[in-house]
Amino acid sequence: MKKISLVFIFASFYYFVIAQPIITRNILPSPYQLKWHENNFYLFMHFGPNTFTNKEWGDGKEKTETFNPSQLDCDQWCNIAKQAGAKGIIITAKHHDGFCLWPSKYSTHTVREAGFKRDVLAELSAACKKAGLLFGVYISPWDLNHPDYGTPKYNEVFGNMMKEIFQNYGPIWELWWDGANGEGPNGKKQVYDWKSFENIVRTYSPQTVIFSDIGPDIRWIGNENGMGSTTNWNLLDTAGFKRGLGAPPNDTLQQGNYRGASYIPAEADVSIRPGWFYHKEENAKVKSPNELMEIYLNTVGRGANLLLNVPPDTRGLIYSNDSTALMGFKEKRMIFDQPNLLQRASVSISEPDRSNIKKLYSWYYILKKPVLMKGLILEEDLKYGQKISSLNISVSISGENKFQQKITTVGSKRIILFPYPIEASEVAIVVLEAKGMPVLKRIAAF
Ligand code: FUL
Repeated sequence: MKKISLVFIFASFYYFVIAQPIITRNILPSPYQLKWHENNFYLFMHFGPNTFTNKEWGDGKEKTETFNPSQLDCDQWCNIAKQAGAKGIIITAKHHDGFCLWPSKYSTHTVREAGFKRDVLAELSAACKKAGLLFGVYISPWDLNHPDYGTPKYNEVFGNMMKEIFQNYGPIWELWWDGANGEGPNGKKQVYDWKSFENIVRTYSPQTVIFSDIGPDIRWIGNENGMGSTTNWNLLDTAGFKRGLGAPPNDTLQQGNYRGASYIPAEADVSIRPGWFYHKEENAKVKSPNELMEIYLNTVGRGANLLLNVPPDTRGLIYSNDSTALMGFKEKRMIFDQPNLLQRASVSISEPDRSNIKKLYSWYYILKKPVLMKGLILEEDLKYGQKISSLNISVSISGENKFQQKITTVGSKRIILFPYPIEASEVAIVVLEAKGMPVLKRIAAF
């Protein structure tokens, strides 16, 4: 008996203390992550030798002269981004071929050797500043050109490249680390010193948020189709996982972890075209405003950020089909910018109290006159952490229910599009389950 209970005590100790570290605290975002949530739609630009060789992945052996845009104009990119309502631009400063869009001292495969006497990174950084856009960089750790790749020396090279960028082209808003890690020019795979890379970012550019499969600040959403999950927690458990092949399963990346140990919200990267780089033959395959809107609802509308790739062409300009689609997309999103239809409604808020602790948190809006509603936008105030795990929405006219939907998470933004416009005079939002007191900073109808 004694033996059995000892075994039981040990087993419970192992289960609760060793195997399953239970996180009871709700992890909060950093001030930089909070700001990042607000800037939830921005552009990705894949630009480099692949643009000219018509490839998706260069091999690092391409002649530097192939990179030769005839009319490069970063102001054009920024004007289009601005008009499209994007908050910033993240550029492939270095893709897997190792070509640097800036004249790095630590490489011989750069714009300098290309004879293209311009520094693309400097021009884009300045254009973003001028346009009031955030500026971010994709720096591929994988490098198919660098002779030191596959040796510990390359970790220094990569660190020095980051320092160069932070010191000369900042402020860098977001840093994008791709998980791909193949063989370099010498056939060796690199063992990356991620910890030292991270230290460099924190030292030289503390305001930068770092993206990768597992953060530390922002996680990959687990697919490249612009598909967020209806349950999307901003927390993630990263213990035991790595970037690239050792990343958590894609559905975990999509949904996050309810009681995750770190605050690492999801970002969805997706291209406006089938490929990441510009290819002439894809000019007719640019996504339509309707398709982009669908992506927006499935990402931003589900609490993730949207990083939409719009690759410049061989002239160094955004092709007209892409910019037309972006403008159409912007027009569609204007539906969300209209005045809140619930603005004039009377609202009664209820919450549990001592006399009735079972009472739920709820918001009940009554309008004097019915209005036609197409949907709702809910936003949690994430500075208190993400809390809601189950919520019911009901929309009625004079007490008669017209629409009801139970959802799970809300997070930074949840957009509920009704199946058809509904004539309504009442909206009830009831939180069925939450980690503590839910704080909604926005409840709006459009
Ligand atoms: C991937 C890369 O291999 C693609 O070329 C592209 O840059 C995409 C955004 O990330 O892992």
